[in-house]
Amino acid sequence: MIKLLGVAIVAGLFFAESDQLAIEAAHAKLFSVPELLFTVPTKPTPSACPTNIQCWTDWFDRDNPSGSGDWETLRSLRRENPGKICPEPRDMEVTTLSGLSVSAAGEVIFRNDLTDGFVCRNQDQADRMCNDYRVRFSCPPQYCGLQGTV
Ligand SMILES: [Ca+2]
Ligand SMILES: [Ca+2]
Repeated sequence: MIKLLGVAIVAGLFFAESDQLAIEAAHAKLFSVPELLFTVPTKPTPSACPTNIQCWTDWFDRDNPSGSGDWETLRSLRRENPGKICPEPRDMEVTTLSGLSVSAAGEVIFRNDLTDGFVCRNQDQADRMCNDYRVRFSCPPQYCGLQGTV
């Protein structure tokens, strides 16, 4: 009788313990699944930034036309604004400081491309100096200025 009781107690303890384990396992399952769901989206590293998204940098105006012309070359702009212009700009926009487009300003332009940047030489104009121009570039978001939304 005492022996049976002992077995019963041991069995009872065993079942109680395995119940407890089962409950803990169930809890672990309940709480771990939503946790997994929430932790899946990880922060993208800077190098993983999508390069298909482009926006405009700040405007750059490094020169005045009072010398030989208005020289907004990419080489000089990069040198004077380190890290502000992406290695491979998708596009370049040029306006006069008053906001006129290059064609509206109607001047003979020496350079206007993504390799050299922009140059207006006074010697190419018939009867005047060049306007003062500014340029900006289409780059990935980390290069974009405050007014850079396209
Ligand atoms: Ca200027
Ligand atoms: Ca300028």
